[in-house]
Amino acid sequence: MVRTVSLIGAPTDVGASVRGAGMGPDALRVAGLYETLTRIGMAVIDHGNLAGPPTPWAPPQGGVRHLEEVVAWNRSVFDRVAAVLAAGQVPLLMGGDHCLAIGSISAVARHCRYAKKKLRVLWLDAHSDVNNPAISPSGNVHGMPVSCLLGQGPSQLVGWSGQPAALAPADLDFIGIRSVDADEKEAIREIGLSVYDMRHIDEHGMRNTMTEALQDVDEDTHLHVSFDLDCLDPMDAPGVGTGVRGGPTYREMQLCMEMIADTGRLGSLDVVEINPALDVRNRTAELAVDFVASLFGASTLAR
Ligand code: NNH
Ligand code: MN
Ligand code: MN
Ligand code: MN
Repeated sequence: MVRTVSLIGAPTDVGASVRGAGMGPDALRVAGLYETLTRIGMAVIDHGNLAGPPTPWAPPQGGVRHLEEVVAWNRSVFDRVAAVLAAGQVPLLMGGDHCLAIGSISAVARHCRYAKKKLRVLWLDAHSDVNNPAISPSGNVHGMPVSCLLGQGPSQLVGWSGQPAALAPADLDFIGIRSVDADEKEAIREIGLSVYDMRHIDEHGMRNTMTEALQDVDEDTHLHVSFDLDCLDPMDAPGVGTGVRGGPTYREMQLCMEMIADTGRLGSLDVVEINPALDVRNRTAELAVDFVASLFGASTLAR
């Protein structure tokens, strides 16, 4: 059965500190996301872009910047992702910054509860995004989505899945992490989160890392990938607002995507944090398209 992928654009940088991630959806279109997915045999629908408020560029209030606008954007994302899942399609959220994963994954979590699926989330990122208003050094919500999904963010952003928390700590694995703020480290330890950081990937290799991360994925699993392009090395992916050197290589990331594809359980995807204003000839969006193709099963010898 041909699966239908629904592209959903959320053109906003409301949760970020650096302007420009709002241009991400069009950068992905220009890089040929629709055409590439079609070529590898998917049915694809581009829903165009969601609408939402402009980014005010105001200072944080109570430890959070732009809370009202973040809520509005995530509402739109939640509703559209929920509708796409209800139609039996695979939602591909084109960000936008990573705060949008709150709406996206909350909708996925609710869907999984009704569909009686086990939700597993792979968070591919240089950062762990588990800040909260009390500890965030920036107040930017793109550094807090994991906390919100675990039920520990600002109350307006928690509980959307219909449960106090969209995710339990064991539902989540981080891949590629190499930048964690001081208090965030504490939070990771307290919550007991599974972090495959760059040290782990260096020592064990991507193959062993992904074998371990995917070991309990079975036929009842819905796999969600939240792909922050700053997971990659800024040498390969310069178009991101908060790049951190020392990411996985191109080949390592390809293997990561191919191993996820091999499970056959990919059910939804976020592609976030591409910042065309900082990119070089749309290289980062093109790289993202490359990896997304691998996630959906394009491999060297695949037909
Ligand atoms: N940890 C920093 C913060 O909370 C940076 C977060 N930036 C990201 N996260 N791009 O993925 O502000
Ligand atoms: Mn992120
Ligand atoms: Mn990041
Ligand atoms: Mn786990």
